[in-house]
Amino acid sequence: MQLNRLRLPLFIIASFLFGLKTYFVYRFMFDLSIENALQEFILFLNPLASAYFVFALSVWLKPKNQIRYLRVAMLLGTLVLYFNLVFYRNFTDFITIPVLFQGSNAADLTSSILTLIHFEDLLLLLDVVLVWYLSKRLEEPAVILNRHAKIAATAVTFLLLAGNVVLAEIERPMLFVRAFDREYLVKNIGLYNYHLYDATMHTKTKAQRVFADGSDVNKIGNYMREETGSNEPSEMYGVAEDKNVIFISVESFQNFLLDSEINGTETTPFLNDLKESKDTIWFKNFYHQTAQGKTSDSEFITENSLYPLDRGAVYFTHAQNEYHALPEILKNNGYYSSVYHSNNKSFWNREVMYENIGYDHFFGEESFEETPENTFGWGLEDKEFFKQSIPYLKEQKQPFYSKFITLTHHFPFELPEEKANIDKYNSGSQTLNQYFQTARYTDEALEGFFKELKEAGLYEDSIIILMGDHYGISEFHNKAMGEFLGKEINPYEHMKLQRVPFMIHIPGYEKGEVREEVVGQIDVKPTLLNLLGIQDMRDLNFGSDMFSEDRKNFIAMRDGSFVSDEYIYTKDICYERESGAEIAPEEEACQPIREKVDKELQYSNDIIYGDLFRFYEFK
Ligand code: GP9
Ligand code: MN
Repeated sequence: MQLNRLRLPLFIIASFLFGLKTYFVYRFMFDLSIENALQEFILFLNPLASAYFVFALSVWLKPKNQIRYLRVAMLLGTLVLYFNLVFYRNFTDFITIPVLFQGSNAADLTSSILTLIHFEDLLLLLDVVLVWYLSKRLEEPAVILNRHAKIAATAVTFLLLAGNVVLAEIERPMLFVRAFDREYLVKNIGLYNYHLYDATMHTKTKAQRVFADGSDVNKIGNYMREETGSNEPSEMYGVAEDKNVIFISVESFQNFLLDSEINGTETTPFLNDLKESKDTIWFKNFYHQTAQGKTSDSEFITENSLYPLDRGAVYFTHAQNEYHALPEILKNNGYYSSVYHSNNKSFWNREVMYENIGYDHFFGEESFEETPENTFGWGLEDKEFFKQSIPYLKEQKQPFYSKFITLTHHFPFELPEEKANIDKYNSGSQTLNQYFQTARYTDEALEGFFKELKEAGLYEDSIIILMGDHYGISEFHNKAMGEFLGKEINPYEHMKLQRVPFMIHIPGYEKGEVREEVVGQIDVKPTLLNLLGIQDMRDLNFGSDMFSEDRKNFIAMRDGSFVSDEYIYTKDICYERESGAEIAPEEEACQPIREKVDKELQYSNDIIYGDLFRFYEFK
């Protein structure tokens, strides 16, 4: 057999092929930013090191088992790579262990999943097939080594891995300590080692509740009160006292939709008017701050004024914790509270979390009538959803706090042709092209809802808050997005795209305005409580009342990026917020806020992982 003239052992061929494949996937299928030659080299080295680590272990097995081991390991490794790729195409993120346990969500994702699987993905099996073939055709696919040679083969593993880690530390000091960003981890130690790291973190955080120190909560509480000034009454204190609160979480809605046009047609005519209305206060620099928990993170942040978790969705991982959330506080102040969302109650583990944070009722899928005409994609269409909610809403005891979560404008943004009242955009991204059609649909649904609220006599006694839950167009579509906006989407522009609508509509208010402050989801709870004239000096929030003079002046993202009045910091670059000009690292302009951001994110994790609120007396 001439196949292998060099007589390379199969495990070495497998390491090489698998490592190379992983490198190609990193380079051409994921969208990892590579800034210099060292990064490029690390990216090339780490998959080889990991592959060698796994495959070289085979030398310790009996020859027959070696071959089996290699085949199975290759296949498993490929699956890990592939699942991450599919996940990445949707979320621009990597899988964490908590995300895996959100399995119940996966079933609902089927329609989205199909758009994430591509034909050329089959190429990922090439090396698996080749190794399989070689294992059958080579004369001696297995190796028989003496003890010294086995130790030597294994030692190479440690050399490779150590080399990888040293280079990674040079490239990115404190990588493991600061590991906010999964992309950095994957780029530097590789996808497979990243999963090992994630598993270690998982075990560690599980232990954290058991060993939590109750006195930490006072230290953190002092920090929060000092930094946020959130418990002081602002100029808007009590403006909406005793009013009903209708909170609408608008799925995947980003600010760039507002005032946009497709072929001369406005995408969001209703919202364009609403934001300029004399009864509306529109915060045009409002940022979503969600992470892996998407909509559930947005719910968590806005109702608790805590940060979401760095891994997984807190709705799944810590639904049993002690919280001090909006529904509970409002209940203690005479409010009835409910959620309207036409999806499985178990999606994002909502039924468990809602009960825990004090909701009186959850109108889930079974409260709505779905027919083939009014249901597509993710479920009941928004127009029907609002219409069918009105009778329930009318029955509720007042004052109430009711949250509505829309669904139609959800990835992959599909809409039956006859329901579309605006053209598709025309770019290389089908996702972005369709995004405008479902946005227009939801805009019409919102308009209808306002009308129905008026007809039902509910409008006058309510304030209506409208908020986008998170982005709909991920970084994956940067090229098409850049075409649409007419500028290249660099990290600075990407951060600015994380702005979502936030409007407070107070019927009869008449002093509506457009506000410029940099604010975010973390500020919603203290702001709303202030508007309603509900105050608790002992409350704990990471956000501030948006109207307060001494509000905190930055918005932290879960990966350690931030936006402040003056700066935008992301991907290790400090930009001037207004101009987008890069500021030289030596100037350390972003440094003071970076330190606060790191501290807050850590504190927030401590509260959640340690379940620290169980040690604290709220009012
Ligand atoms: C599901 C809906 C969408 O119930 O809230 O969730 P998302 O995928 O946006 O997190
Ligand atoms: Mn969502």
